[in-house]
Order: sequence, then structure tokens, then C-alpha cells
Amino acid sequence: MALFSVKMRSSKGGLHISGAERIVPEEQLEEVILSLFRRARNHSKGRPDFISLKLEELKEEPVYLRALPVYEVKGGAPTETLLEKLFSLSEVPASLGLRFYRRLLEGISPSGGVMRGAAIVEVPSGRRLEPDRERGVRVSYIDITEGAAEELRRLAGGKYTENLKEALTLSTKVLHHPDVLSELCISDDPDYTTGYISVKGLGYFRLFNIKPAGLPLGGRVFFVREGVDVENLISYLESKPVIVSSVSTYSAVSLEEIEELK
Ligand code: WAQ
Ligand code: MG
Repeated sequence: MALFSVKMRSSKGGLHISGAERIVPEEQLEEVILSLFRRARNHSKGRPDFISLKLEELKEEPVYLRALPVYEVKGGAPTETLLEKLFSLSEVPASLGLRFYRRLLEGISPSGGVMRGAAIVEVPSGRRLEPDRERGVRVSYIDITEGAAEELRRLAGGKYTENLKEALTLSTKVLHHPDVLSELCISDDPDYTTGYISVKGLGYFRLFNIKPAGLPLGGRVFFVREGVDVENLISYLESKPVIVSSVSTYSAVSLEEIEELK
């Protein structure tokens, strides 16, 4: 059966309110359009005066992936200490990783705010590779099956959020590219203080206090290998359909246990 990409975005007075996307079989289109429409109309940021719903038949078979293993990092140590440890298990030098962590908290876009998409950073030079530094690169054509989402909900228990589901789906696609070494993410929602770092070969690490509450800044950084074919990478991120169809594991780890993962 034909698969469709369905995308929703909404705004009010020209300001972005929400966005979401799905990849679904034709027979589910009506149901999914209605649920995205409801999502657009009932957002905590207010009622939009503009809603875009875009439907498009996929021209390409999606890739089905298993989600990255999820770890929640047990508290105690300062965020920078945890990030330093996690970067040191990746191929990204910790000093470079921390430099971009601080930059996200200061407002990484040239105008000092948030980017709509992600920055792409070459390792180890720190050179920025995305063509538009104000906008960044937007990952798209992603979804997770109902079965995988259900299992994630069960595994994460009280720590489950819709943000986790969507971020794990996005990061699973991003880390699947052979030249992406790590991803760092901080929400731009002032009240959502859980962020993550994904490390190639290890998984997705949730950090519960990655930023101070109330800060309306954040963003994403994709750390990539030197010599990466940037056009190929961007085309994969922006347009290859990816569906997460199963999950791996969910566990809590301490700083000491992280060292044993490698
Ligand atoms: N592609 C690339 N970058 C994006 C995309 C996208 N599709 N969507 C958002 N970004 C960038 C953009 O710079 C945003 O400012 C930034 O990421 C944060 O986006 O385990 O809610 O939607 O509980 O605010 C992490 C979940 C939630 C952690 C992240 O991100 C967890 C979140 P937000
Ligand atoms: Mg947000």
C-alpha cells in the first residue's frame, strides 16, 4: 500500500507555534490528518491563525530502524562533567563538545537566538558545514510505529514524554548516517530542561538538567567526521524516509556505569 508523508505546522501572527509529521499508509490518512489538526488547534502556546497540512505520497521506500538504546543519566554530577565523560566516549573531543554546549545556551544563531534546524560541526576542526547558519538543517520524513512507541512508553514508565519519543526517532535517523559521530540536543522550550547526547555505537543519553529552567534557548548540533560528503548527508537528513519500528533498551546509569559501557 502507498505510504504518505503528512506534515503539519501552525503559527500565529507569523510566529511558529507547533509542527509535527507522520508517515502513514493511505488508509490511515483521514485519522492522522484529524489528529494533527487537533494538535495544531490545542497548543499551550495558543490558537494558531495559520495551519498548513501537507500530504505527499512517498516516492521512496522508507528505511526501518531499531531505536538507539536509551540511558537516563543518574543525577549528582554537574551537567558539564557528565557531558565531558560522554563526549570522551565518543570520537568528539570533549573540549569541542563543551564549546558547542555553551554556545547553544548562549543562543547559537548569528542573531543570538535559536536556529530552526541543526548545526553541523566537523570533528575535530569545529568548522560549521551547514550552508545556512541562521536556519540550520531540518531533519524530516521520520516516524515511529505505534508498536514501538507503546514499548517505549512501557520501558520508560514515569519518565516517558512525547518529546522523548520524537527526539529518539529523530536521533535514531541522524546517528544511522555513517559519518555522524554524535548529536547534542537542548530543547528551546523554557520549561523542558531534559536534553540528550547520542553517541555512535553507544546510544541516547538523557540528561535531566541540561539547562536552567526558564531559558528560551536551545538547539541541536550534529558532530560529523572530517571528509563527510555534506550534500549527501543533508539530502539524507532532509529527505530519506525513516521509520523507527522497534526499540532497544531503557536503563538508568551512573557516571561510573557509563565508563563501563564502552
Ligand atoms: N531537525 C533539526 N533540528 C531541529 C528539528 C529538526 N526536525 N526540530 C528542532 N530542531 C532544533 C532546533 O534548533 C530547535 O531549537 C532545537 O532543535 C530544539 O527543538 O529524552 O523538544 O523541538 O526527554 O525544542 C529532547 C527530549 C526534546 C529529551 C527536544 O526539541 C528527552 C525538543 P525542540
Ligand atoms: Mg521546542
